[in-house]
Amino acid sequence: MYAQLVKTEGTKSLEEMTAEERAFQERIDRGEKIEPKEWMPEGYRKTLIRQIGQHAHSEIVGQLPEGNWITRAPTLERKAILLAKVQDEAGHGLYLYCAAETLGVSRDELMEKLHNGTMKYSSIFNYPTLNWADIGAVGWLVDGAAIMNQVPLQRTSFGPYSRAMIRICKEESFHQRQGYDIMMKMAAGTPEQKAMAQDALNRFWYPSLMMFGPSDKDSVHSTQSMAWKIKINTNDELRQKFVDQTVPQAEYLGLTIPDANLKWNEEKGGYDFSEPDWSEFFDVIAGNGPCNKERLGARVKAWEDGTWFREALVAHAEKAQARRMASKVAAE
Ligand code: BYC
Repeated sequence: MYAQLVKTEGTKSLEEMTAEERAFQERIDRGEKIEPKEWMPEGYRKTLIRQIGQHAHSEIVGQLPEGNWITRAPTLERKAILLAKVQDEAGHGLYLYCAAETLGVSRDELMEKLHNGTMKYSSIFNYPTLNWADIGAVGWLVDGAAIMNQVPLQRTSFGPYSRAMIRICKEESFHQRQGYDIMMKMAAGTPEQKAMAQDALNRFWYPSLMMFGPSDKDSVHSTQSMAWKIKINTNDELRQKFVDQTVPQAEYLGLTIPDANLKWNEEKGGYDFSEPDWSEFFDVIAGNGPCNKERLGARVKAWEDGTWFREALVAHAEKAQARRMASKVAAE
């Protein structure tokens, strides 16, 4: 089984809904935002916790493949830029954990589920970054795919998620441009540098297409999530938009998308392209990708290494509270 059994109310018709559910659906249909303290169906709350939590985990785990290159960036300027980008990802994770917490789940619970493998993070971060051109490809393609997915999420129906997305998207555009800038330098460099850029594109192309999730026929959550405007587009719609946007960017770089079937289709006004290898995708999200163990191991170690610090903060807060209580009693 590759998807969580989040029990939703199903995609009921308005007639099948209770009065409360109908009023909720009508608010969604009118484009109103839902705020944390308002009534919501349990399935809506759980679906949001799943999606926002997994999104937050992706931002945090997503620091690892790039963090790996901060000490090896080719210039001081590239190092400063990459450092800032990786810090931004930490910030995105934090806004998103806060948004999830407004739904009544604690950050500790979300962490535990990440660490015990019951919550996912984006498949893309289970691929290795082997050289500097990969950092260009990650910024260009991975952040490019992320923006394609996240721009519509600015209009998602849950207020805190939608507001977090507005800020995140601004930062993601800078990330995508820094990646494309690296690719421009490499593609216009020596034949060896251009070959590295091509190789990075070859390895990251299909994993980037997988970021949008399984094809619509295999997407178990899309129908209900779209009815609730938790998702605005289907996985295939966004994947198509990403391909259409990225092909001209590859042409400008003088690089070749590794797909012999890539062809402009005048009738649909978009490119025809090969699907990724879906068996590889399902294998990666089941925990068997090239770097799953390393990524999760790094997160679990960071969590364990931080135990003393979290405990010290709690002990300090308890002592400060006891001191405040003692001085209050003394003053009475
Ligand atoms: N990887 O019914 P479906 C970033 C799972 S971070 C892993 O279509 P849904 C960045 C899916 O969770 C970008 N799992 O699901 C950070 C579900 O399993 P569960 C992260 C995937 O939720 C640092 C099952 O497959 N972006 O940009 O309707 C540096 C069935 O799929 C994936 C977000 O998280 C995947 N690729 O649609 C640089 C965006 N795809 O949960 C960059 C928010 C599917 O039942 N999330 N699965 O166990 C979404 O928009 C949606 O959750 C998805 C999937 C489109 C990803």
